[in-house]
Amino acid sequence: MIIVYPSHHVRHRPPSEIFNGESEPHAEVPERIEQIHAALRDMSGVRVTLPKRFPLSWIEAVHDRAYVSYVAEAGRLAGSTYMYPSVFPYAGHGEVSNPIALRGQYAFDLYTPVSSTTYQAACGSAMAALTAASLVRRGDIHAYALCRPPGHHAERSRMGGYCYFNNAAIAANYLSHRGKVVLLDIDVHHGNGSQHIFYERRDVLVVNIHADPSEKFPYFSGSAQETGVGKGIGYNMNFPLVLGTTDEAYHPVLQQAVRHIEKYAPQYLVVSVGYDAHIDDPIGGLRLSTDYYRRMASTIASLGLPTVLVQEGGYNTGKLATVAKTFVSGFMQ
Ligand code: Q9C
Ligand code: ZN
Repeated sequence: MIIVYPSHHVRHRPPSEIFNGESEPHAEVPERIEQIHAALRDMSGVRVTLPKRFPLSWIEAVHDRAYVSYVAEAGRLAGSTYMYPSVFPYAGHGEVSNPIALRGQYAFDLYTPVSSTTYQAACGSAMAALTAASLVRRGDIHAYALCRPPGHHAERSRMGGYCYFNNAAIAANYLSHRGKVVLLDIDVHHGNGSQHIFYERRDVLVVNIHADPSEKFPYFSGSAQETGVGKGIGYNMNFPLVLGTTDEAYHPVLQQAVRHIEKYAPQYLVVSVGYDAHIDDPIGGLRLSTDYYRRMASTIASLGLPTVLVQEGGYNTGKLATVAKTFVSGFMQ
C-alpha cells in the first residue's frame, strides 16, 4: 500500500469552531494525520511518498474557479488569524464584493475558518488525493492519501464541515476520464459535498453510509430519497443509520452497498475513509468497534477494484493510530 502524506497540513491549525455562539476547541487538529502517518509508516507492505504537483485545473474541474481563488485570497486578507462567516446569503442581489459578504457566500457553517495557511494546506491535500489517483491509474492496486484538511463536505463553491477542497471528488473526477468510478463514503457524516458535485452525473456513482442526518451534521442532506437529478437519477445512494448503530447492524448495510457497487461495474473505486463512525469518536454517534474496521476494509477490498483511499474525519486522537492500522491491514489481507 502506498501512502501519500501532504506535509503542509501541519500549518493549518484552526483554533476553534463556533457552536451555538460559543467558541469550542477545533476537533480537526494536525495531530490526527501525524498519528495516522506515524502508525502506518512502520507497517510492513507500506511505503510513504509525498504529493506530486498537478495543474490547478484538476481542482477547478469540481470547484468554481472564483471559489478556488477566494480561498487563496481570503487567506491573504486574514493573515495569521482565522476568518469566520458572520452573515450568510439570504437574497439574490447578484455579485457581492465586501469581504464579510464573501466570507458568508463561500461557506455554509462556522466550523470551517480560513487563514493564510489554509489555501496551501487545502491544495496539498487535493494534490495528495490526485497523486494517489494517478498511482492507481498507472497500475498500483491501492493507494491511500492522508488528506488533511478533509474534503467530503466541500461543495462546488462552499466550504463547510472542516472541508475546503473536495479531495475525494477531485480524485474521482480525475479517474472518471478513464472509466466509471464509484465514490463510497464511510465517514460517519453524510458527504454532502461529494453528493452535490456528482448529483447530475451517472459516470460517478456516489454511495454514502452515515449517521442519520436529521440527528447529525450536515443536517440538510443525506436522506435515502436523494437519488440524483437529470442524467444522474439513480446514481446517488444514501444509507442513513440510526444513532448508536453497531457492527452487526452496519454490516448488512455495507454488504448491500457493495452489491450495488458490483452491479454498477466501475473501473475504479474511491473511498472517503472516516474513522469517526468508531464507538469512541467524540463527535460521531455510531458504535463501530476497532475490529469491525478490519472487516469493513476487507469487505471493500473484496470488490477487487483499483482503489484510492482518501482520508476524511476521525477525531479521537488517542485511537486513530490503532483504527487506521486495523483498517489498512484489513485492506491489504
Ligand atoms: N461541536 C468531517 O468529519 N460538527 N467533518 C461540529 C460542533 C461538525 C465533520 C460539532 C462535523 C464536521 C470531515
Ligand atoms: Zn465525519
